[in-house]
Amino acid sequence: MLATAFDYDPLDVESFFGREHVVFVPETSGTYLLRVAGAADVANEYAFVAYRRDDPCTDDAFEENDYVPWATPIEPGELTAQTCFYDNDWWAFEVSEGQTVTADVIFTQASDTEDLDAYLFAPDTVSELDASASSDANEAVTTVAIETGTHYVAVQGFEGAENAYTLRLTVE
Ligand SMILES: [Ca+2]
Ligand SMILES: [Ca+2]
Ligand SMILES: [Ca+2]
Repeated sequence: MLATAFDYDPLDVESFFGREHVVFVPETSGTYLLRVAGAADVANEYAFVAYRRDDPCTDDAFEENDYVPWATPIEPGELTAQTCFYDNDWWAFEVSEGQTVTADVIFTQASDTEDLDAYLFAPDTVSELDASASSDANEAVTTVAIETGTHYVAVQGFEGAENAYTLRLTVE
């Protein structure tokens, strides 16, 4: 299944595990059409959600890292990044068994629309080792690794929240 915004070069198109996503900035006001098409002789049901945002978000240069296979590789240290509307950031880093890993997500939150949360995942990419999902800043996840391998941190905007943040990764 393929979603296109007719006659527009989309800013962003993603296709992943049954999810299609298209973002575009219209040049003029008016009514726009979205076409959803299947391949030849293919029929399927789908759910459709459209959002209109008045103030486009400027994402960071680490994109695309919205899903774990596209996680951005990082080393211990600090970087600054940005979440945009329903656009999560995944980060990947190496950890040895017995090391303590801590990821601090530092940001300024004035409202729910800036609420970021953080999740730490094991090398299998699905076992959640820690979660930090408070309703105010900041968030931090930590664990003592029980295996050597690539670990992952996901930074997620709560219900599509957008915000800039500093990710500080410590492995020791
Ligand atoms: Ca981002
Ligand atoms: Ca992202
Ligand atoms: Ca939070």
